[in-house]
Amino acid sequence: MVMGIALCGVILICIPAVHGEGRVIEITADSDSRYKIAGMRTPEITVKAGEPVLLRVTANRGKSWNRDGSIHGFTLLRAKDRSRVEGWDLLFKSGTQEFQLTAPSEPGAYEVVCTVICSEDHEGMHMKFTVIP
Ligand SMILES: [Cu+2]
Repeated sequence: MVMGIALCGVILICIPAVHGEGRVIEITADSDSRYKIAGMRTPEITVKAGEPVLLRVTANRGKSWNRDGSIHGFTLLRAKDRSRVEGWDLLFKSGTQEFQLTAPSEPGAYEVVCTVICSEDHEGMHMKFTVIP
């Protein structure tokens, strides 16, 4: 009996690793041109260097959007020089979508910025992103 429980524990832990899904981060890219994370007054993402991340995004359309139907963007910049991080330049359509990503390998301060002119408040659509060792 005890052994059976222990086995279950191992299996549960192994499933995400097998699928490479990693930690799930849920954000809302909202109609008021703000990123939101449940339970956080100021949204902020912290990940471990190189860890797999499944980003689940729910996007709600603001006052304006791109011709291709993208309503918000999400680009990761290095805070020190505002350079873009490869693989982290995303565009969102209305609704919920998922992105399988890998956290940057370099620990440090980053920033997420929106790349779609989603309203007159678009410039305020950003959030802190930290990579820990
Ligand atoms: Cu925006």
